[in-house]
Amino acid sequence: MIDLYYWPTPNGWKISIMLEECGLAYRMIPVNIGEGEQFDPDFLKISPNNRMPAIVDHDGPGGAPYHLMETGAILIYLAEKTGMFLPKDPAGRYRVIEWLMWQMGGVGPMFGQNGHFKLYATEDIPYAKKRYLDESNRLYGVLDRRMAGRDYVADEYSIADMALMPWFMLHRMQGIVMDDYPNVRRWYDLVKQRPAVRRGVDLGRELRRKPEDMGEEQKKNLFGDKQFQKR
Ligand SMILES: N[C@@H](CCC(=O)N[C@@H](CS)C(=O)NCC(=O)O)C(=O)O
Repeated sequence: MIDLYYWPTPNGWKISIMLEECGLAYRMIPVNIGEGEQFDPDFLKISPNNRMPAIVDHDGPGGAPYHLMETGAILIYLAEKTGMFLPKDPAGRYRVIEWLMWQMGGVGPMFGQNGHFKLYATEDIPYAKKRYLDESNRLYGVLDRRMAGRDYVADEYSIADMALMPWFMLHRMQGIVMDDYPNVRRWYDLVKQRPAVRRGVDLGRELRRKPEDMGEEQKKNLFGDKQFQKR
């Protein structure tokens, strides 16, 4: 059994999708990041960076419980545990890891900042808005060129697609015109219709809040003093 510490956001969906794709038994433990539950000392023991998602695998290496944070690490761990969605041959394997790292180091942080300055920032900063929107569009262009003539980011459907797809779901909110990137659109529509992807994205749907419904206390927890207290 795997405990999934989770809130319905793109980073959370990466792991709910993978767990659904693999058919692993798991239970979802909500971490309400707007209410500050990510700072709970017990949660910090398994996720010291105060970010979700995180997992505890009660049947980890050597049969002992094992905790893990960071979605890239979790996806590789689950792929190796199940032997699914990460090829074993080195050429195929590192192609998947290459695009997974591109998601972790580029798409996630840049789309995240784009959303922050567009939807959540407490002051209007046109330079930051433009910088991250431009950078997000550049990354859409990189993926569009990669996807020309192919169905998946690597040779087969893999953890790289699962890491990327949730971030592209927010294209409208992020001010991106996906139809300007027809290869991205085709890939996105293909991955989105997978039953396990739908189930993964539906997990905890009722908990999700719109940016405009976020109150001052929630903003403080996510972007304000609460983040930067010495712990
Ligand atoms: N690099 C991390 C990013 C995770 C992340 O940013 N999670 C956000 C929600 S999408 C979070 O937990 N935020 C809580 C906070 O900022 O305190 C990963 O891939 O796991």
